[in-house]
Amino acid sequence: MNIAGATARTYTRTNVSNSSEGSYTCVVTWDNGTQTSAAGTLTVLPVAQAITFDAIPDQPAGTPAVALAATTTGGLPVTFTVVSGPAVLLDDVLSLTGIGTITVRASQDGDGDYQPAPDVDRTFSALSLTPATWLTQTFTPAEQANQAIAGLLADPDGDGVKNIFEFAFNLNPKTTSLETLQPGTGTSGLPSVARNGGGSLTIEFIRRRATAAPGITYAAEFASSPAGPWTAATVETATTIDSTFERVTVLDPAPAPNRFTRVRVTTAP
Ligand SMILES: [Ca+2]
Repeated sequence: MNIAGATARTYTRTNVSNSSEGSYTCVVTWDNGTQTSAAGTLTVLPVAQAITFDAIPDQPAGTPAVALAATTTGGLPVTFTVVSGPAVLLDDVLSLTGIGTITVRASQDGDGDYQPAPDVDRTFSALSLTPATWLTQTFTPAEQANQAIAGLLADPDGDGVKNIFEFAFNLNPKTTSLETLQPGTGTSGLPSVARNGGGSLTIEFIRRRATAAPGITYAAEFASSPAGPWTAATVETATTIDSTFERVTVLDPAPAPNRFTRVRVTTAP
């Protein structure tokens, strides 16, 4: 066929659309002579496109969700998927459901005019709640300036439970709260002590999970006298409550008629 306008040594076709996609066999002829060319192939392909998807910063503890946004050079809509990690997507909003590393993928499948874009993955962390972060979330800036209120060893509600223990056992440092953990079902409270069927002391307590890297460590300890010496017990049963907390029961390794137990909470880097 004759290509309209193809009368010079070079030919540029503008406004190529998806209807132009495909391969064409082209033969160059010269009206004023007898020469013709061998057949060549002109191939029209969809345009390549690329995704712009900015890096996502690590999210501080307590961040509920992250709105996602990305564009392509083709101007087509980008779709997102969660590749891995504790997050759920709904309408381009990523809800953070736990603590850990999250990878999100941006994709664009192309259309008649554009090729599929290479996927772009972004990885970030949903950070754990450290005691310091918890203090800033729990107390006002004015309160934070007062160590008698917002210090880790302060007890602003006067219930005898210092802030570090309120944090450790999922209590409210602004509300007098001396309840003990409900064995087997509770999600907050001071450690609960009992004797099992064999007469051995057990202690059950709420613990921030190691995967949550909370900046504190817990040790269940036992002694024959309140004066000690205290011995840490390591055989435990832990039941996951959610992404942040677990319920832990530890059995006295050296049962005797008179025994004492406690949970030592230590701040850790
Ligand atoms: Ca308190």
